[in-house]
Amino acid sequence: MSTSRILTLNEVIIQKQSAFPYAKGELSRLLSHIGLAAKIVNNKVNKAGLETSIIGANDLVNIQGEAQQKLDAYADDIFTKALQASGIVCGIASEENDEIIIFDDDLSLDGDYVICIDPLDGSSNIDVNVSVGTIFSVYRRISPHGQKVTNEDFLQPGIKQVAAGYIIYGSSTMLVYTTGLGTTGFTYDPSIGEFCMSHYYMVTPKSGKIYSINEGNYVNFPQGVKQYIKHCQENDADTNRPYTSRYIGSLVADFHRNLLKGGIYIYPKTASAPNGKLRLLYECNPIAFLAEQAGGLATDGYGNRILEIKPTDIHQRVSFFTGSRNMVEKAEEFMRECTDEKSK
Ligand code: P6P
Repeated sequence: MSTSRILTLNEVIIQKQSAFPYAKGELSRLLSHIGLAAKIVNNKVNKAGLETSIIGANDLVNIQGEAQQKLDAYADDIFTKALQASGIVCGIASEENDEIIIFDDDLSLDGDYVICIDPLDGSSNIDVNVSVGTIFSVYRRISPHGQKVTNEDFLQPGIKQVAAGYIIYGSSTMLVYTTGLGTTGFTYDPSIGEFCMSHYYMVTPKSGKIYSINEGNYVNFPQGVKQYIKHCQENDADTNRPYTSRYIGSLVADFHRNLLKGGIYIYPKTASAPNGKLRLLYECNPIAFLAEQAGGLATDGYGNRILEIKPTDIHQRVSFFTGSRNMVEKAEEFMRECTDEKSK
């Protein structure tokens, strides 16, 4: 019987906040509000199969050109309300909204932080009971306090994030976050309604045997990606066991599994996604921050560290290679070789 005391999300945030450079308790409050919204969304997602009124699409199409799921809109509403209620967030860039959301009440106008969020990533999987997730990224505003935020507040490179995280609504619901002091995981205990610390300091294996990519796009992959997949499928010298292909179609679920077991997730440029499919601000940057804090890597496949890319649009897409350090480096090696050959 474990004698270690259960530590809740709020307790750990407060414990760690003293080490946080802007330790005014605001970030703790912000993460607590995110935790509250996560509990509310979790409750709805877990009942999706029972409440036919909330599954399926709502006849709207978001800026991505994707059918908006009813739960997408619900999650977007819940997180927006929770973040505005915190009184320390002055605006949001959300996958579900074409433009930034400006909080113009007096309290929020003086807020220190802006949030980039994908309220419910992988939501097309909800109706088939596959894990989905919320991904968030926190920056300090750069516009003057007391004024409305502008796009520039959100177009900061990922290295400027002060916090990032995801909630995975799966067989159990977890919240994983970082403030730059390592990656920490909390598992939701519905019997007490709290996120309880379950992974104090997550370190991803330097290498692994799992590669996650939608091979349905194979014919349009860059040659370097095709070579890397071939490398994974050939027998491995020391174990004579090829790698395992695991692709759920839900970034948070694929990333979370690879973070724990070791692996690589790749969404490269394809014919239908010439710049890549994943969005820099609210998918790639937060995941990249978490990956690096856990000892992993995140690049665009062309030698560019995701966190150093300067965004030009709030819905900008990039190609995305992330996970175990040795695997991302190997994939980059194949990409370089094939690009070099092409440039000869
Ligand atoms: P595809 C979900 O829409 C998402 O943004 C990620 O969560 C997921 O990894 C990817 O897109 C799936 O895209 O083209 O393979 O269906």
